[in-house]
Amino acid sequence: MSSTDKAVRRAKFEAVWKVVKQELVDHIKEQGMPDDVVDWFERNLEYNTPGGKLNRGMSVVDTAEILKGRTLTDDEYFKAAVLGWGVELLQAFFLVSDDMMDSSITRRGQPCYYRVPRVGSIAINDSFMLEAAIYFLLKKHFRSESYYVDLIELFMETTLQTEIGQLIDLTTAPEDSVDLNKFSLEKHRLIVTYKTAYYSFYLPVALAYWLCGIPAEYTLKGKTVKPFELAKDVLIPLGEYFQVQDDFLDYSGTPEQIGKIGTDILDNKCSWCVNTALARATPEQRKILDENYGRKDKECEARVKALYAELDIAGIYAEYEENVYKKLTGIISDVPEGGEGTVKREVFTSFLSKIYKRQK
Ligand code: GPP
Ligand code: MG
Ligand code: MG
Ligand code: MG
Repeated sequence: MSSTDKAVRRAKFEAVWKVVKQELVDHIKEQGMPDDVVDWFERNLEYNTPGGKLNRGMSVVDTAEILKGRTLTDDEYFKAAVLGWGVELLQAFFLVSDDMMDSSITRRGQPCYYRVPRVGSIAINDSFMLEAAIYFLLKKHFRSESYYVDLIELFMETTLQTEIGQLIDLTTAPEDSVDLNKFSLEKHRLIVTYKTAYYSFYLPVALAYWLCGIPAEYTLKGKTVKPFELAKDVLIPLGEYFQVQDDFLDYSGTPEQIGKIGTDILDNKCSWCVNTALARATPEQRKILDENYGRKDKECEARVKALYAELDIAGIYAEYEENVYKKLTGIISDVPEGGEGTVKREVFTSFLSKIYKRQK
């Protein structure tokens, strides 16, 4: 896709944000809330929801288009985009609270929301309001659809999965006691599957399935196909790859490039980088990690980064990326394809091509 095509698609998706944001703001106004409260809610929505890459939200629209095999009607587009903004609101809810839990400094090239003057811990309530906005929009636009309850269930179940992932992420990284023996690549896989893969990859596709009426199962060439299971089989490993990229960029990316300042080493996180380093460290190098990882100290962080360079974590990452790309291409090529109303491989290849070798 050319960069102008991309810009046009993004602008069309953003136009729906204007509509749904106004619906949310009007809802508060209609209840006679004071102007400063209405303005606060609007700023919360605007500061935290639309400024990212929008990959997750736009994936709902893209997936619906691939499944339909044609351009969406205006009504279909609007509905897909509302669900897409639901995913972006969920992401906003997670990021506002994650940045508080991770003591992060910047996000999307601006101060983390809780660090904006006068916001502070009000950000906790604001994150809840971002979440509640999802269910307001679902009710407003999908209340009369047969799959309304399925959408609610999907958002709620995905939220719980993500919160479980966040819990393992946080309890594996206590602030006051560093014990690298608690880390492993298996533990890392568990964390990232739950904290990232379900909401970032499975959720947008499953939403598009409901919207397009993809059945729970169908028969193709004498075999039973379960589209939701199939989507998990592909998208969970793809989501794992995405979070490995996030972990690597936390170490290697510049703030200008990734829009945020990495905190994983300071925060004692069970990141792909430290697990990879642990697997290759000599006893001397292990000692450096034990003494400097998770120390909330810039010099300790620099020592860990120097060790990552010595161990060529960047080279190992490049190798990992080639291998995982091949593996995922293989999994996708095994997806059985049928006609109208069935799953298509392009749903998954479009995700893979969006994230392969990403730099931000
Ligand atoms: C990514 O972790 C995962 C999330 C943002 C989900 C948070 C879930 C909650 C229930 C709050 P991360 O901390 O590596 O992301 P980032 O690098 O963007 O801060
Ligand atoms: Mg974080
Ligand atoms: Mg986090
Ligand atoms: Mg991260």
